[in-house]
Amino acid sequence: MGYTVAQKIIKAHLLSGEMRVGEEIGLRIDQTLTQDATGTMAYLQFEAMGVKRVKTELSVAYVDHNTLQSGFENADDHRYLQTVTRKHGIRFSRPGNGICHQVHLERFARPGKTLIGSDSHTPTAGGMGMLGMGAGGLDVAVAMGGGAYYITMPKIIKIQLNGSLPDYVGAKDVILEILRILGVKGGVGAIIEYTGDGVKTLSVPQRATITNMGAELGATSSIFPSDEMTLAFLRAQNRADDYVELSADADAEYDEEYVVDLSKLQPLTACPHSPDNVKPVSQLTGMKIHQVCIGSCTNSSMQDMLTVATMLKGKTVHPDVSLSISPGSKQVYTMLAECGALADLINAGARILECACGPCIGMGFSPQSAGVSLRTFNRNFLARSGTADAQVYLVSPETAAASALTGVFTDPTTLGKAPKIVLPDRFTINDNCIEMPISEDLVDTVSVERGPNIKPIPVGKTPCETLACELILKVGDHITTDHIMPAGTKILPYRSNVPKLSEFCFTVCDAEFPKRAREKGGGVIMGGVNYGQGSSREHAALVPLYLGVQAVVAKSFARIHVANLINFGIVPLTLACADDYEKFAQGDGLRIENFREAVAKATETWLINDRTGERAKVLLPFTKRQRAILLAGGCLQYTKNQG
Ligand code: MIC
Ligand code: SF4
Repeated sequence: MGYTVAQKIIKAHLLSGEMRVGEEIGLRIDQTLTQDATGTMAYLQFEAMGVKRVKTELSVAYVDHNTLQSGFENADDHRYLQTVTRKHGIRFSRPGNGICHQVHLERFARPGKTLIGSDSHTPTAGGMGMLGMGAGGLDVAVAMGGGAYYITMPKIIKIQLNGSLPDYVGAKDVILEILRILGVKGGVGAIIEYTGDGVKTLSVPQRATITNMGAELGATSSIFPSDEMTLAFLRAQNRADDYVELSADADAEYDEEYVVDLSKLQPLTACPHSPDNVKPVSQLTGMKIHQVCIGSCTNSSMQDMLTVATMLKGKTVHPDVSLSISPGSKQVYTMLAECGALADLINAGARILECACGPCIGMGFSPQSAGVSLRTFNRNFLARSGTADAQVYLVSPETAAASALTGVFTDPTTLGKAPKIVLPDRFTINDNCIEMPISEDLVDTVSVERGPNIKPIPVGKTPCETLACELILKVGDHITTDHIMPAGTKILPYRSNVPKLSEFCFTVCDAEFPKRAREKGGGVIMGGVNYGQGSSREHAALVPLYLGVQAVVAKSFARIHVANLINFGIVPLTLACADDYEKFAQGDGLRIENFREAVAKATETWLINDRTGERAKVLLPFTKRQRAILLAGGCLQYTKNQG
């Protein structure tokens, strides 16, 4: 039997386990990336491991999330990142150089290699035929130290793309269509692999838009083959030497298959508050809008920006609309300036923001009260924009630009023939804002600068003999990490200050939660399906740990989050029967006899409701490695114990 692209990369990087779907495998990691909002924790943990220099082929630290410096905190963290990376052999991409996934695609991603990043959208590199996966910061730290990255061997979902996109229909519409079909947990436990004639018609940045939002499917990764288009992109980046051809064998087998005819697609939008709440733009035509934001790691390439600039050229943004544009990288920004497109954007009335995540993570540009905001981003979770009652719709750059001009939801295909976008053969290359680490013999001359915002990381505990505590929070289905540990301008600066961060934990769902958790001395949280979807932020585990959370019970968990819980010694318990969720109410006393033993043996056990006497079977399907981590009180202690 032949192999798919993803299977070939996995096979070439397999360190442990067998490539049988559902089994735990350990992978050798060639490259890592971090961003600033998760990076401080990752490097604090890397330092705690005592490894002197990274052991990967390439590791890069980006500063792109916390760039709004309204106090000393973010600037201090940037300084820490700059000095710690210098010392340990990691490249440092300065603030202003761009969004991690966009810059990585341009300058470092390589077909056939593996990449993990402390950011859930790391699969963006799949647009280049690279196996990119989002991970918690601790897992990235371990990989930087030369350790394996463990995943469950995924099934492979084939998506065959036929035909080519009609005018004004973008790559964003392709992934929105797939989200419509599969939903936000349709990719859980899977790698999404793209094949078919339609692939040839999509450029690397278009492919990267599609693989980027595979994160919203819950997928482990998404990947395209590496072909002529890949070579063209690498050549334009002066990196033709990084090219290798990569395609699936003709007799490769897939676990599920779908066909998407690109030529039949229409502009789509994900309605509030979930990326899979997809409708055709034509159904919303005429609806009044207040804000448009163009950018983010999903849609900030030169191709996207030129499309928008061409559509806005010589026109004026509607007076009732505020339009922000964040180019994805310094390279994109520079080229927009060089070709004059930047002037077209400015002249049309766009508000140009720096090359960073910006509004995507609620770093400024929050919409007005109950405002309708059209964003080319990848997530529209409740309150993520910073305005609790805002209505965020995810759209393509084409729909965003068309609507920014009219002030109402506008289907761009009604505009007639789309202008042809011609990208230059050679991009403007200047890596002057990517700082190289200091050579090994000079390492002792570097001192790592730590600002007062950097507080110690909470340490996990080994599970107690009998779990006996209160159900301190009960939440519903599809709880995102933005619910658990919200972001935004006020909160993000405390990503390296867990005690302060804990004041905001779960406040999107329940303003009293942090206070209650502290008063009760911790307890258990209960959730529904897909608990912890979204971001890779390990703070969604670290902060509950700090607040004394010992276990989370849910109908099912999202991949990265469950790994983060285990890494910090919080025991994830899966309800064997989803209906048993109804047997528990917030405030109930809970008990699991012989809890520690159940963790040690990974045996199913009973969760008892002390108030009603009812019980529910819970599953603990941990691998040998995961059991050892939980018993050690978390991955850091486990790694230290291993020497
Ligand atoms: C996001 O898009 O939610 C983030 C912010 O990039 C996160 C990382 C974080 O929370 O710092 C992600 O996607 O992993
Ligand atoms: Fe940044 Fe938004 Fe991309 Fe997350 S999704 S990395 S916040 S641009």
